[in-house]
This record gives sequence, structure tokens and C-alpha cells, in this order.
Amino acid sequence: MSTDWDWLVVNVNIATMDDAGELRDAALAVKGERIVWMGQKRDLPALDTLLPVIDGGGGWLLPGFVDCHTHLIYGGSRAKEFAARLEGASYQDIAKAGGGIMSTVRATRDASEESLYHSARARLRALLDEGVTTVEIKSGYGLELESERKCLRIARVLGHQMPQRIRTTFLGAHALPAEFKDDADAYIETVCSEMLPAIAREQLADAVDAFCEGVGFSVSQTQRVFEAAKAHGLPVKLHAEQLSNLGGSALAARFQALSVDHLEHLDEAGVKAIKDSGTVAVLLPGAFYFLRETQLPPIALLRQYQVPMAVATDINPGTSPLASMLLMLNMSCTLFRLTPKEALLAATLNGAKALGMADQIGSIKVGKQADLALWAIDDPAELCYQFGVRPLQQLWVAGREVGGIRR
Ligand code: DI6
Ligand code: FE
Repeated sequence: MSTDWDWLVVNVNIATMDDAGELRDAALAVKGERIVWMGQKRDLPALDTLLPVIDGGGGWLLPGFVDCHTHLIYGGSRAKEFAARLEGASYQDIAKAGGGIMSTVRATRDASEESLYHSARARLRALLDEGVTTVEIKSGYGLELESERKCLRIARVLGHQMPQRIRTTFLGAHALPAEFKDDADAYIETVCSEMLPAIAREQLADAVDAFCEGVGFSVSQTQRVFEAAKAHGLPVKLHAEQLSNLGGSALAARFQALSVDHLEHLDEAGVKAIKDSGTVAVLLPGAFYFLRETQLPPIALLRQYQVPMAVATDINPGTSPLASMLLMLNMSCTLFRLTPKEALLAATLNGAKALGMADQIGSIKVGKQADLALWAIDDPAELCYQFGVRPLQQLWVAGREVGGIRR
């Protein structure tokens, strides 16, 4: 066996999140951006003493977490709306009165690029401190071309400036802007024939999403957005079945959507529809918790039909102002009753699937990108079980060290 690698971690256990399962007292070698060797420590060839060797301290190595659903670029705050909800107003009431998403749209349109950049950067940093190495960022608080473009460009800049991998999603069909009041079809036409083509031309989006909901857009409006996305060669995702069941998931399945997200009101027919399309079910326990929903997503059916489940933060100012993947792991177990194993798979490999990146990231496997988190824990379930401590020792993206408390 050759020793053609740049660095090595030893004295570590590995939760691969792949067919190899868990390896104890293992070692892992990286060359450049990739994992090139992994196995039992006793199988390691004699070491070149000049090689940098990292002592894992008997902890656990996991893939970096993938946060596959965020809206983390936005202006303003919705703390006042939070207070109003505590006095009895509902999320839908506030939206109907012009607050909710629309208040964030006004704040985002008015915000300078610099302030949007810095507030988003702080949220990304918080994720980095918890071992998140890939983040999806949606637009959807601009709702007109210039502002949508502004947010997506900032996301691209963050992808260059911050250590994480960033994937962008165009969510022009997030809400109906005031300029199109009572004419959602006309707005969808603008999304499809003006905004999406410009954004695709500038390569500002890696995917296209929509909010298919009573307070969002209908199934047929969503279909038009998906057709436009397809015409531009962009994969689709969907906010579906969050507050009611409109059947958006079945439509998404017909378009081979990467994911359908939220899903509290998904029924068995919807689960059957997505089971064969390779579509990931993205669970967002932060929004469920923050809106104090009572309808649980159909976890037992998703298990029964073997639909891959991912978990993400949904970071946004209205329904999930919670920039913590560890909190989502905890809530996906306490609120949705996922097992810790399911939750960890949901935050790694299945998150990568929901972004169409599972061939490169999301599990620890020879040939994949070395996006790795070293945790000072005795059992991976600790990452789901406790909250408030962050036992992240070291973090790497593409083989480069980018975080952890050992630095
Ligand atoms: N569903 C959500 O939970 C967020 N967007 C969406 O489509 C809420 C966005 C907000 O309230 O600002
Ligand atoms: Fe969302």
C-alpha cells in the first residue's frame, strides 16, 4: 500500500453514514481535497514520521453537516411579530395583514448589500461552529429581479469568502409582492419569463423552489415555475404540505424534484408519489416548533416507503430564527421521534442528496470530499441528545481545516 497522502487522523472512531457503517479505533487519510484511505488503525502501513498525524483523542469523526434548507439572507427582524403571535395573532393572520414575509421583503429590499452580507455571514459562522460544512441559501425576500439578484449574488460571494460550500436556490415564488396584489398569475408569469431567465443566465441559482400553499402559490402556478426551471436546466425543490395539503409533493415528484420540504400535512398518497422519484423528504422541526404546530409529518409512512429523510434549519426570520443544526438534531428526535441514527443520516448524507451532491459529500468514503468533523464524544447519539455544548474539536472542508475549538 502506498503512503500517498497529505495528512492522517488516527485514534478515532468513524461514523461513515455509508455502507461501511461505524469503524472503531480507525484511521483516515486525506490527499488534497479527498479521502484516500480509511480503515482499522492496525492495517495502516508503517508511517512516514514527517507526515502530519492528528490524534483524534478517541472521539468520533462524522461527515460535516449539510444544512439543505435555509433562507439566511434577509433584512430586519420579526421580533415584534413574534410578540404579536404571543398575544394571539396567527402566522396566517399576520401574513394576510401585510406583515409576515412581506415585512421581511420590505426590509430586504431596503437593506444595503453590505448589511445583508454581514448578517448572513454571522448566521453562517454560527453554523460553522456546529460543524456545518455545506449550506443551501434561498432567495425569496426580494420578489423582484434586482432584489432577488442582490441576495443571490451575496450568497455567491459568501460561497467564496466563507469556508462552507454554498448552494443557491431561486425562490421567486415565495410570496405575492404588493405590486401584484390580487394577480398571482401575473406575478408567476414575471417569475417565469423575466426573473428566472435572467438568474439562470447569470448562473446565480443551482436550483429553483416555490412555496405551494394557501398563503403562497397554487399547484398549477407551481407547475409553471417548474416548467420554466426545467427549460433552463435547473433542478427543482418545493415547500409543500406545510400548513395544508394541496398535493404539491405529487407535482414535485413528477418533476423529479430534489426534495419536498416541511410536509407536516403530507398524506400516504403523497408519500407514495415521492417514493419512486428519488425525492428527499426534508423535515424542518424548527418551523414546526416555532409555529407550535401540532400536526406531525408522517414519519412512519416515510419510513415504511423508504423515502430518505433530511433535516435542516430553515433559518428564516418568520418561522425558524434558529441558526443551529444541533438544535434541529435534538428536535427531530424529541418532536418528530427520529432515532439518533436517522437524525444523523438526515443531517449528512440525506441533506447532500437533497442538494444533488451525494456523489461528492455527505458521507465518509474513499474518493469523496474530505468534509469532516471531529467530535469529542463517546457516542454519535450525543450530538442529538444534549444541547448547548459544542464538542466540535476540528472541522475540515475539502481537506482544509476551517474550524473547531482545537485551533
Ligand atoms: N415556509 C416557511 O416556513 C418560511 N417560508 C416558507 O415558505 C417562512 C418565511 C417567513 O415567514 O418569512
Ligand atoms: Fe423554508
